[in-house]
Amino acid sequence: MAAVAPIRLADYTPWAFQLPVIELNVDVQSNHVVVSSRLELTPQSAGAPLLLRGVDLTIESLAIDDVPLEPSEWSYREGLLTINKTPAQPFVLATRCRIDPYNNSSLEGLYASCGLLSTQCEAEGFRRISLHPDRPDVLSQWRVRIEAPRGSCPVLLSNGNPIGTEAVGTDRHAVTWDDPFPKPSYLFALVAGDLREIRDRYTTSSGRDVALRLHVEAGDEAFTAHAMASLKRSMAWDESVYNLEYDLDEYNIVAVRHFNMGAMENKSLNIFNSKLVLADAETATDAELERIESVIAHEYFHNWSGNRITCRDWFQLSLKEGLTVFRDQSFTADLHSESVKRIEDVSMLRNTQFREDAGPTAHPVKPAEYQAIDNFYTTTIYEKGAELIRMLHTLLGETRFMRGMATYVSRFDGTAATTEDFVQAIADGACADGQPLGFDLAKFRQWYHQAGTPHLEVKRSWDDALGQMTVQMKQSTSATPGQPEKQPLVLPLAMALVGPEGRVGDEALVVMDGDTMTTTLQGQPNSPAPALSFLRRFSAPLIVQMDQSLQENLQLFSADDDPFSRWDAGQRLARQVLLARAQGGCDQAVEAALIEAMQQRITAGQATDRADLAALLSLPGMAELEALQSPVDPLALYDAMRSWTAELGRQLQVPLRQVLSVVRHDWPLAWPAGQGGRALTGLAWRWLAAAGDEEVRREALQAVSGSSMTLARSALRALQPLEVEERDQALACFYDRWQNKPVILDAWFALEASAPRLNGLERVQQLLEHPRFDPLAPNSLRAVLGGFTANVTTFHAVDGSGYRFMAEQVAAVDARNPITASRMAKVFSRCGSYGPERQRVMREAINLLASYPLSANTAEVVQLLNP
Ligand code: B3K
Ligand code: ZN
Repeated sequence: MAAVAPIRLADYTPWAFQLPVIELNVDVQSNHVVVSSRLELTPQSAGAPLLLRGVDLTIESLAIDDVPLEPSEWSYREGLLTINKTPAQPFVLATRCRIDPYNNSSLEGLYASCGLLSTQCEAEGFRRISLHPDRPDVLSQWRVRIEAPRGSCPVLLSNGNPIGTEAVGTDRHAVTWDDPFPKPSYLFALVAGDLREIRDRYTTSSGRDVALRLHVEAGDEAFTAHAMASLKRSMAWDESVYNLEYDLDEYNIVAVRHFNMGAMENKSLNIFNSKLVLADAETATDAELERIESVIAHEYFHNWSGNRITCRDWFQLSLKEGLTVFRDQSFTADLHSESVKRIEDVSMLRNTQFREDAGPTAHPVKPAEYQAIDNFYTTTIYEKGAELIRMLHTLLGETRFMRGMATYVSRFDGTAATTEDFVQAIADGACADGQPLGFDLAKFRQWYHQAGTPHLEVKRSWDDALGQMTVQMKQSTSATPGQPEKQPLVLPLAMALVGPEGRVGDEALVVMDGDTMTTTLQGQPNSPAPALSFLRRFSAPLIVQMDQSLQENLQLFSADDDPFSRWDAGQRLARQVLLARAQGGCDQAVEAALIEAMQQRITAGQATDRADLAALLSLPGMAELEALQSPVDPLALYDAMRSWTAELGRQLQVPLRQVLSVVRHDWPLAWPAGQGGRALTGLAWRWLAAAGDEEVRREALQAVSGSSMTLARSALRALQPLEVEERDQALACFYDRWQNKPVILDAWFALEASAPRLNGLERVQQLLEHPRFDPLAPNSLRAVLGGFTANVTTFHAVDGSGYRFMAEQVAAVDARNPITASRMAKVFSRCGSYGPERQRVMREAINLLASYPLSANTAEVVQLLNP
């Protein structure tokens, strides 16, 4: 594998030119596209050569101020166009290049997907469309003319407002778009194809009338109401919470089948993976509906956090992504349940980001270097980045934080900023009230630069006479690749005392910024020691190490007034149970006590919120358990999970059946109503089915052909781990019903690929050759190969056959689509945590992968796995 020179943050220099205006003409032909550009350039220093990026372009002509350039005046090598001599005064460079979107399987730049031409330019895809500096700090006003055959491409879209349409000859037409807001090339978008439009309107708080246009394939129109309603809710929320309004006359969303990720926030022309647009209660689960709502919101919120204020360079990626995730999390919390959302987000953080932070691909929220920027669209940049913003919010409180946000927006609107700019603006805005900041800003900034999850060791003692708890804390962060030494970080720690009847005294927010700290909490004198409710709402992204007794955890589980901490106490007990089972033992006292506590919550919980109860009872994820086991034994953990699920079903049979009889009334309610009841149904089905309950198996099988996708998929999830007839009937029934809907059929592919079967690997091979499997669709690849890697018994087969198979598949995908492949390669990042034999066979698979000619993206990941 060729080593690629890393790009370093320390090497940042502004571009040597300004590019205030770009005109683009895109001429769509049946077997190629010709892109002509007119770049208005202003040199910033005399004599600098003009360097432009271009990948897979055939340059047809170049001219400066209308004078064609001779071949001797330029060179084009390894993706770089160099023009050594340029005028000292502002000038116009005209370029004309030919590209082939019809054979572009990378899904970057301009590509064809099911007859539709669409773009994906973030991070560095524009260089596959036209010659350009293609860096986020070069902002221009764009005018784009698209010309195409009227028959195959009746719809022609780009950013901004349409300013003209023309007929060209008899069978072609052209549309010109103008975007008044300066933007970098990664926010450019273009769509040309035959799409159906669904239109709506939104009036902003200042009275701007915005046309909302959703574009989908013919036949999909009926599945767009949820996306449209979500967009309107997002627009209203950003106005009322952040005082940020939409700024153009139209907002377009296009659904595309082949897409490398979820969606893209191109200015006024969002392009979405069709699975994140097309949905209703019959075709999508409650969780998918909520996710669609949140991704629509996320892309919409980028209009300010990302587009109006963009990133100076890609090291600042979390400036827009962390902030926008924080904003979409707050949106979902406001619209639905704050506590359930927090629990879901923390669970996801622990199972994905903590794992990344503890492995070979660990990197800071603001990395210092990279080889392929596409590899850095990670859960660290996104979710840990959002946690940093959340800590600022916690430290400052809503009013001061929002004043900081307003300062950030007014200071940097229309520019490309850095995370330092952001943090400083938040601090300056917060302190406009004349009060001190309240924490050490320089130390807080360290969060951006330091990889790894901090560990916090907590010890406490109770003074009976004074009624005081003394809490001693010590923070440390383990070394991560390239960062042996770590600094202490600023930690906002929300804590309180909890007695058998609930919270005693107020919650305290303790700010720690040294290696150690001691604090005291006031409780009731002469009473038994209360439990310590620590890191309430998960006020900082940490791993807490504290010896808590069974009694304390039970007290928190049943009496804590913070729903997150209640859940967290239950999670600690469940992890204890599962780890003991995975070691071949059984922690009987903990099991019995936890089951009794759960029983009480189920019985009491019927009167309270059902979504809260379903979240409270949820089981920890595999990744969390793996983090606590050394060496990791995935098969033992999987067996522990199965046996505990069955035990829960047996022990809680009576209350679970009672739950089922009550929550049945929630089944037909339209989302978001009824979702708590449906979540409890899924949980009860899973546990009871695992315990061998035949009636539940029959009920679940029926739900697969019912009118609620949530129930159908819950049923499949309950039946899928069981080697029973109903499982195969249910899967076949689901397939028959949805075989013509690719978005939905992917769920079937994933379930089939992850079902434990004796011939698991063979089944996965069949799926990859299935006539409905689309090897060019990242969704389908993720369904089958992602499902396969979640198939513990097959993927982790002791002979290494699963690992080898995956290595071959990643190499095959890499030849077509490096972005998707390099993500998949990260499945091997746990290698170092297994026992010697498993490590050996996994390392062989990594070496097998490394033996293929890999893309720069996948090569970088493999290099990190194999240092
Ligand atoms: N900004 C895009 C992600 C682009 C990924 C490029 N490989 C979606 C989002 O975060 O909103
Ligand atoms: Zn984003």
